[in-house]
Amino acid sequence: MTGAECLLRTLAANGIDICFMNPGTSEMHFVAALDRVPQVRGVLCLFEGVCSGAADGYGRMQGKPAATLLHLGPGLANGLANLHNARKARTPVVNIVGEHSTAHLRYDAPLSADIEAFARTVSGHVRVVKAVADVGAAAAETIAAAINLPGQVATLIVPADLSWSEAACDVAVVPRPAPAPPPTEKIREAAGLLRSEGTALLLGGAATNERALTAAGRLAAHLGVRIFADRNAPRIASGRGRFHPITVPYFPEAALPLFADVRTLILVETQAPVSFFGYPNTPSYLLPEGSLVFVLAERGQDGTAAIELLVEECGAGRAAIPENPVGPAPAFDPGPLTAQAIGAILAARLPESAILSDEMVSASLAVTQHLLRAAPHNRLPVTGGSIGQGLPVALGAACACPDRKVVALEADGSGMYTLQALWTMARENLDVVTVIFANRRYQILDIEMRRTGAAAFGRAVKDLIDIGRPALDWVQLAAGMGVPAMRATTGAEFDAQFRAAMEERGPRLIEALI
Ligand SMILES: Cc1ncc(C[n+]2csc(CCOP(=O)(O)OP(=O)(O)O)c2C)c(N)n1
Repeated sequence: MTGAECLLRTLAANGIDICFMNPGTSEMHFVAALDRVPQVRGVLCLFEGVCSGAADGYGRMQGKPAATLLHLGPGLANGLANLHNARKARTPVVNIVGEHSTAHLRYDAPLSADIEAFARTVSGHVRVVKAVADVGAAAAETIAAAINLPGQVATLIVPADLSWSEAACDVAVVPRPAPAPPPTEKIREAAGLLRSEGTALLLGGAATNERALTAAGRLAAHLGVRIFADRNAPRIASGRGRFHPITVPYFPEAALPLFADVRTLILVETQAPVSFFGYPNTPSYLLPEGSLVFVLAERGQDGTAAIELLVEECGAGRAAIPENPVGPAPAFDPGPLTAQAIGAILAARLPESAILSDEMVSASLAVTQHLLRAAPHNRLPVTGGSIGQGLPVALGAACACPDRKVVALEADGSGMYTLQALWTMARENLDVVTVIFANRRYQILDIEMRRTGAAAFGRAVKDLIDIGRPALDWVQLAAGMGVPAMRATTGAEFDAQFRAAMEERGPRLIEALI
């Protein structure tokens, strides 16, 4: 078999059954091998940022890596921003990049680039295959690196000649590591800290799942301890009946008072909280001076088990988790459409187990508050602040969980970075409903601008954050990529359209003019 087939067979043997790809000439042998290894499904994406974001969404939902296949240095460079988000999410990704054939490299042909340098910025592991006999082992090594806890982007660079040459392939199956809880000593120490005034918990990483939240809720109920969660955790369990920790606010002015009386912060799979950006005269580090940080579980350890053990240690096993908002969502305004109204409608209409890709940017706070009343669901936030991940992550999540409804909640400006994801949703007939929050502005930058104190900004500034000239027509953009779309301008219209979209299957888009 060829080196390319050996690579694909190694992926398949390790349970990697999907590859989000955008190939070129140097990857043609990999493409050719897809017919011989049908266990791996090739999913074509029309921009590499869609491939990388989809692999992130897939990995976050499946807990195992997807592969990507990208074309040389420029293809990888196009995918970097969403690989950055995947890196922050600690999502395992097997990132395969083609390289020129070995003999061709010395000529500095037009597509030659320093692929390794690009790869290192986002990868925890980079391997360049040097000989065809090494392809299988290099692939296995890359998979092992990707699933190394807590998970990372691992890049395999494959020269074209090693793809097309005949390989004696030894397909290796890599053992899957399981996270271990921290030692008993740590649990006891944490329990001791919880007995003193001013101790709080901060959850991140994988410890925002339902089990972890339930255990944390018991600690809150039993000891009155405050529970915080990272706003950029990769996958958050939310909805009715679930315990809702305090999400660390985006702006430091809102976050600092929340931590003001914390003397010790117990960290579970995360780091001490910092603000998103640095501002003049505002601290970036959100904990008060002199406060202590105690790491209960490192990233890659089993933080969920750690909190459950802590519950036992504190005798909180029977505590009922604090009441969350219950009952039906408040009535929404059927008049002019707002983020609040969309939130109320989502809360009433979301089906059980929906997956929400959250790139709502300035609308996120208003909507996520309503989601506490929605049927239990998972929310996938932007982990690394790099916009343009919402639609690709929704695409990947839909491939990972074909039986669950996926809803992409997408700000219009961010949506424009990777809107090609809609085409792949149509082509693969994925059950994704995209809601575009069309405020026709870069609203968050308007808010940030006002925070600088420049209250009366001039025309040049207003113009630069206005994306309504010309107005984007998302109904036509979606229709042009094969996704049926509608526009809603009132609460009543949005409610009718969203309800219909929840009852049907397949990709849909609603442009919500807010
Ligand atoms: C890759 C990348 N480029 C630029 C930015 C800076 N940025 C942050 S938010 C934003 C605009 C957001 O506009 P939109 O998505 O329409 O959301 P809104 O603020 O209107 O809610 C920009 C350009 C970023 N975070 N990431």
